[in-house]
Amino acid sequence: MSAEQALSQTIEDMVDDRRGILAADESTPTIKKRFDAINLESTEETRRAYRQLLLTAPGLGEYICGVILFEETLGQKTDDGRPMPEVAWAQKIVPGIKVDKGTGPLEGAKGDLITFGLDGLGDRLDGYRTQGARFAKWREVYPVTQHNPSLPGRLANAEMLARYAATCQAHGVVPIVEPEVLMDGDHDIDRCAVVTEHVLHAVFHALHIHGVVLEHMILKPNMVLPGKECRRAEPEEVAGATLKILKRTVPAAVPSINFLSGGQGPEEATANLNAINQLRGNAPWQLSSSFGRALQQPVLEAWQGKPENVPAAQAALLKRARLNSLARQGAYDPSMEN
Ligand code: 5MM
Repeated sequence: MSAEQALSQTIEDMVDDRRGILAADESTPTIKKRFDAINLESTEETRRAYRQLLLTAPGLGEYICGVILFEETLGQKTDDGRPMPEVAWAQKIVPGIKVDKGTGPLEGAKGDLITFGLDGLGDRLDGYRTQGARFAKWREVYPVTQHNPSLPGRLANAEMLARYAATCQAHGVVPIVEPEVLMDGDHDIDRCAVVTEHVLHAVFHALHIHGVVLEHMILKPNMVLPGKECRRAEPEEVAGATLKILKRTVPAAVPSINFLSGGQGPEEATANLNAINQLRGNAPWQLSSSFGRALQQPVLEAWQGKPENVPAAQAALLKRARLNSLARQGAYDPSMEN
């Protein structure tokens, strides 16, 4: 199969009008934080047990089309000796891999961050492909202040996303392009809208310059929201602001937009996704999810690291995945939570 055929096939297997992506690619420090919250030690074995719980949830493939894995998980096996990517695909969930190496300060642009990991990416992608990964994910992170993200910050971050995406496509791997405008801070929803518009313009300009085929990528943006220390916005307000910015910046050739949850609570993220789909009008893309915390928080709480809690934890995952599937069809109602 040529790289182009592989890209088309992966998009076909991942984009439909019902399902979303499960982001389970927490790096070792992040999963440690999640496990600390349930008083569980983070070891290779507890991480394996947890990711096995997620991928073997019966019927998950009804609601989830793809799973983003961390490098360690890609090489791990379930209790019965099957590689994790194979277990995901047995449910028609396409396995993918986070390929960035985290963020650090962007020198010369005070307050902005930049993501590392481009060196040797092509070779790494070839290795990940042989392990079963068919798509990749790279996240650039944009803290919001009165002065950030700066113009050099936006340009540098966009350049990284574009070079990553072009490399992925050359190696037959669908890139998920994730520019995340953070919710941290007391900025209002209008400030988030302005920043998100600037960020997405820069990203799509860079993707064009680097020859990225828009039909063969997925965008994973933030919703347009007020900062965490600002007043809460109703789902209709979030949906209106988010759709306005996306329609101004994202070409119709992009097949699917899968939002990150970014620190929203599980029910809040579902309600916002639902409102976005109810108000979508003539939006040309699929509008779905790629939630991490908003899908997994109830799962971790139910699991507590105990084997006897696995069925309850899987039920919690299936519940959220099902409700998000309804939300991405605009058919969710908060009364369904009970
Ligand atoms: C699941 O978390 C992902 C990995 O984060 P770290 O590299 O910081 O460990 C993260 O990239 C995630 O995929 C996105 O931020 C979306 O997750 P949320 O929780 O915001 O929906």
